[in-house]
Amino acid sequence: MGSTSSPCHVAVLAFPFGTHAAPLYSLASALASTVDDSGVIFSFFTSTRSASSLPPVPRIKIFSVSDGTPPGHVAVHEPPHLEVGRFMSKVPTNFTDALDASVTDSGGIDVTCLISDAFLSFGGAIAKKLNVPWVAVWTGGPCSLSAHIHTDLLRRKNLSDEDDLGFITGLSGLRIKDLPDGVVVGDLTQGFPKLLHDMALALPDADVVVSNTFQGLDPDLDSDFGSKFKMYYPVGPLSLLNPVQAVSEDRFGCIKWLEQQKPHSVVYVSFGTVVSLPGTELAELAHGLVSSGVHFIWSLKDSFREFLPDGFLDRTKDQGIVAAWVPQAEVLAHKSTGAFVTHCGWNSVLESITGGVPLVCRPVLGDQPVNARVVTKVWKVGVGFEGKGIESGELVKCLRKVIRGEEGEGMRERMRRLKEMALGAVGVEGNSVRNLKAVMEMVVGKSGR
Ligand code: U2F
Repeated sequence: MGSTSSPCHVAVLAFPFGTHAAPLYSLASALASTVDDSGVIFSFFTSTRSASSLPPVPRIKIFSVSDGTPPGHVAVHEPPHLEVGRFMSKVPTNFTDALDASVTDSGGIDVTCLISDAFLSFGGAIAKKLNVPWVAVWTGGPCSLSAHIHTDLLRRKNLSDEDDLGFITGLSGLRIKDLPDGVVVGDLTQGFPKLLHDMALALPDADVVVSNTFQGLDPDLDSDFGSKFKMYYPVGPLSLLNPVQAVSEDRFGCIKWLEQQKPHSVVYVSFGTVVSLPGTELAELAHGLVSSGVHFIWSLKDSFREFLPDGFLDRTKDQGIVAAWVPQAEVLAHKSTGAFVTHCGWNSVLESITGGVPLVCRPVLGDQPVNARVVTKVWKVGVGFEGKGIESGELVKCLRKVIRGEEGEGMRERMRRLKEMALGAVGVEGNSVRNLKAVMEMVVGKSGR
């Protein structure tokens, strides 16, 4: 992009929990890398805690917003809704104050475009007040976004748990009981259901809706969103589009250990950054791993080690690694990794696709049951547990199926096709790359440059 006269100030508002800020920061970094114009600056707004894991990127300045945590507060095993509630009690003032500070800091360059996590739908009102375009970014999967924007329709119908959602474009194969809380149940006047419903009402007014997926993964939804939003651009997988990657720590030597294992023989286990499984289930998982004999890498926070059966770590010294943090994307991309036991957070699903690894799904909350259903029944690249939780005998069967069985070979083949599509999207002339350029032109163009 060439040099232009009036400076551009792109403000990016992050939802500072779970893995929301990271993909948004990847988007900002990818956008910043498309500009060769020193007249464009990016201000990125998130909490101090979430900012600590973001690497420095040229042209992006990070500003801290309060997440409402009282000084000295130490949260161990705190349910996610408590910290989100504290943060939501501070919005939008925490962001508007920080936006003012960024304008002063830039020497008076007014904000010319506002990009926000779609969860922060008040971003639309701020953008309107500033008379600048609003770009809303959905960091989850397309099916859960569709469920949210159909909340009112779904509530009007009298549906039961097992009913199929085939009457909504692109949701065939999903059932009512897979839907996130807040869609068919939950009080739309408060908490998370309100946040998501406000988002559903606001998104059609966004100038652009961007999402962390790639064209063709859910083709019916590509066209449905194209007709529902003013502009819709899938630009994922964002982690692959981002030219500046955080250095992944490998304190436990996972990659070196994987080098010594046979192709697709290892199971990787992780439940992301938000949810925690009950201790009894973690113990079942541990027993299942031992009985299966399958080599493993398990990402498990130190505070959960107390739930492991006595002697587990000693007994499995030669079978696997239990690590507080794992370079997950690299582990999933390694040829020795053959299965991923996961909660089905959207970033984990995307990383499994780009690694070509079938999933064993144990969803817990939010969009995870929808993602798990799509993985197992629509794309057919994974299996789930029959009951709600993990049971050791069932885990053994799942691992046998995915790692050693014929079924697993079929899943790997289908995964290979999805992986090729994902890599194609972020390659030269790929559709995510083209869409990213369109977003950038819109961001810069509409702001009068
Ligand atoms: C929330 O998701 P989570 O943060 O719980 O889970 P993911 O979306 O799967 O993202 C986890 C990320 O953390 C990384 C991993 C993913 O990028 O590579 N990671 C790692 O590098 N090493 C580790 O040892 C463990 C994790 C929410 F709970 C989900 O329901 C949503 O789908 C998601 C996106 O909106 O946000």
